Amino acid sequence: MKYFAESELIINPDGSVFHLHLKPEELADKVILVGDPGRVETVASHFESRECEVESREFKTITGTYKGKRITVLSTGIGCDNIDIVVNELDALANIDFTTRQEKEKFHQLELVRIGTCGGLQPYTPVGTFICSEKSIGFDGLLNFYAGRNDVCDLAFEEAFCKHMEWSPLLCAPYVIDANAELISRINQGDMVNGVTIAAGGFFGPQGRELRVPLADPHQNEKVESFEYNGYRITNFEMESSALAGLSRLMGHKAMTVCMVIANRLIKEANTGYKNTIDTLITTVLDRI
Ligand code: R1P
Ligand code: URA
Repeated sequence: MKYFAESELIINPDGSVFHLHLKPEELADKVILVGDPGRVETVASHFESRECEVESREFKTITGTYKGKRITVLSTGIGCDNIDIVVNELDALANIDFTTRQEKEKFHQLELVRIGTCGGLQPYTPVGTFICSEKSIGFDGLLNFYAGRNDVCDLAFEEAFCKHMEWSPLLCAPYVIDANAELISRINQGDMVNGVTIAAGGFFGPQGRELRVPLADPHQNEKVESFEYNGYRITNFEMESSALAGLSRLMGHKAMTVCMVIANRLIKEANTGYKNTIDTLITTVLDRI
């Protein structure tokens, strides 16, 4: 059985995992991930009971029950680097024995649903639309560090995308990964849009936003919006869905992302007063997870 040394899997003196500060018994099988730590309380406000609340850096966690289902809600902060930490530590909590530091004999599968915000890229994704990331294109490069990346990614899609974008060798290779299809069909019951999401390694340049510093490719977003492959078009930009879908697939967990559009990049429109609309998305996911 594989043994994980103290430097590789860091466990705090209280028995909790290094960054999340969660203990194995505090994690539910159904996990909702949000970017904003403030959104954790919005999700947990719908719980009928709470068994634990833990906070460390940007990672705030509450485990409780919703309509009898045990659910953990956890904030990841912004970006795929945090997803690397969160998904690895969640998997360790579920699948490594913290006493012996060995992998457990029986695999324990988690269901991970990210509820986020995003920028819409098509005329049919106006502000307020809920988009499920059926496929994610990772601009972040994270999955390229893991073995098995080529076994789980859509290599033909990647090739077509790089060709269309005239992808610069200065950028890390984009990876294309599917969310869990069963989870998508359960969460999207016809009232959301299934789409292709670019998970960017930044909010400004990597998403084609130009403030004072010009972009390396001023035509990036026009190319993103016009890309089509096997009937798929790119619907939205956010920053975590590819790392979440990719790592979860390599580990054997079910994962997906659903985001509410808060800015439409085509018609240059944004809405920052979205608290009520995202609460509708939260209760919908809580009912269906
Ligand atoms: C950027 O504003 C953040 O918002 C989106 C992006 O993915 C990024 O994390 O998601 P969240 O609203 O979940 O944070
Ligand atoms: N989150 C993003 O990453 N991009 C947007 O445009 C809006 C929310």
